[in-house]
Amino acid sequence: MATGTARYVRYILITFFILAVFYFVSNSADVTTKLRTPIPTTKPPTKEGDSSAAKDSPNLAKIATDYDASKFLMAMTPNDPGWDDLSGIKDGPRMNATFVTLARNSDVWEIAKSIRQVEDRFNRRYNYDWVFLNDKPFDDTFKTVTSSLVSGKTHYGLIPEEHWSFPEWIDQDKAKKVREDMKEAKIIYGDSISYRHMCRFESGFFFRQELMQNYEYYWRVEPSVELYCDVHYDPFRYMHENKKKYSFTLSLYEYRETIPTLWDSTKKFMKNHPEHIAAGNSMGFLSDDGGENYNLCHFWSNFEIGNLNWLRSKAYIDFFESLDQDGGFFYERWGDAPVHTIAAALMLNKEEIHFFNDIAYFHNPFTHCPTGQDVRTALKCHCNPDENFDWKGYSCTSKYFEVNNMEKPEGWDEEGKKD
Ligand SMILES: Nc1nc2c(ncn2[C@@H]2O[C@H](COP(=O)(O)OP(=O)(O)OP(=O)(O)O)[C@@H](O)[C@H]2O)c(=O)[nH]1
Ligand SMILES: [Mg+2]
Repeated sequence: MATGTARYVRYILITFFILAVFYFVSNSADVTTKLRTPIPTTKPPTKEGDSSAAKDSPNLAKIATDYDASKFLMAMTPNDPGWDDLSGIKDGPRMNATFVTLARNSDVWEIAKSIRQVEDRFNRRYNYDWVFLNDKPFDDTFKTVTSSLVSGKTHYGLIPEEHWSFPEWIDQDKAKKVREDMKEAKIIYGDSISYRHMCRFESGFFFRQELMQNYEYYWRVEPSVELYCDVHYDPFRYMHENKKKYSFTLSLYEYRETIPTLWDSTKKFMKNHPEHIAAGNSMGFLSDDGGENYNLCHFWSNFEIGNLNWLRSKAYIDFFESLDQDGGFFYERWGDAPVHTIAAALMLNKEEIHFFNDIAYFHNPFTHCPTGQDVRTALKCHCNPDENFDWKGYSCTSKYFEVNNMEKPEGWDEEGKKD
């Protein structure tokens, strides 16, 4: 009997032991599975012009212009509901928009810094795409590094030769002589051929690249730029809902020696195409004598958020082609900044141009640090307000405010005037 009881006890213990082992094994397998977080793969695309879904970005099939804006309120000030909601992917509509960067392979580490700031301050919550353009094929390093940093999809485009070369009507000897003279005169980039192709490309072709045809809005980002404050709302959506076509953060005076005849060409265009000049234009921003002379004011185009359909319009293309025929991209050194600015100021209504005070920006050597301590605190800015260029003598932003009868942001007269 005693032996029988001992056998039963043994059976029960063995059963418990087997159950315990089974329980332990099955649970530890579960723990292992739970700890195995999927790591997104980042494969660069193989062909130039291909698109790469850098990682499984969330489904943003919400691109819609027919959304009900009142259902997705945009927090524009710290008092608006949702202002502090900076975590996770933002709910709500997305515009048909992309970042765009023209760059060389050698710019990879400088553009990496710019991307990282744009992502940290804004795009990690919105996951907009990024288009990279180059006159030479992008290499694998460039593609791998950039696509690992961008939260949206990345696309890499090779610029067709006709958009990055001398038009056949350009007299090569004359153009060469100009470069030699400008070198002698120590004009910045005065002897560079590639800089001239770059300026002509940014003036007339970036928005017509095949990859750009898919989008309506763009945000231009250059290597080595900085974003100093959080961007709480979607600037693309702001542009769309407020019917803005062009925007800027910094403005200044152009070097006169780089554009001696740009205004003559502009006046010729205005005479030939009065139909393209907007009734409510911003001539006062460009000229202090009613249009006779150009005062050299321009929006600094290394930062731009704009509407691509406007750049692709007949008005803008007529303007670019007229300038291109005159040859100043090569016989002088016309920059895309004065070209975009003159076009926007003459062919858009004043209300269609926007100054983003709340997007803090740096491109060597100028800083736009938002005016107003409250704004800077609310946006967690890390720029020094003394370095804000807006109200200094060489900036045209005061003129922009005057032309638009706008009140300057509170604090403008105490801040940023120190040199
Ligand atoms: N693919 C390509 N991109 C270029 C070339 N030259 C300039 N870029 C790009 O065009 C943009 C403007 O060129 P930058 O050299 O920054 O000109 P900048 O802003 O007037 O002058 P910096 O003070 O040097 O920044 C940048 O995004 C450059 O990466 C070129 O020859 N090929
Ligand atoms: Mg630059």
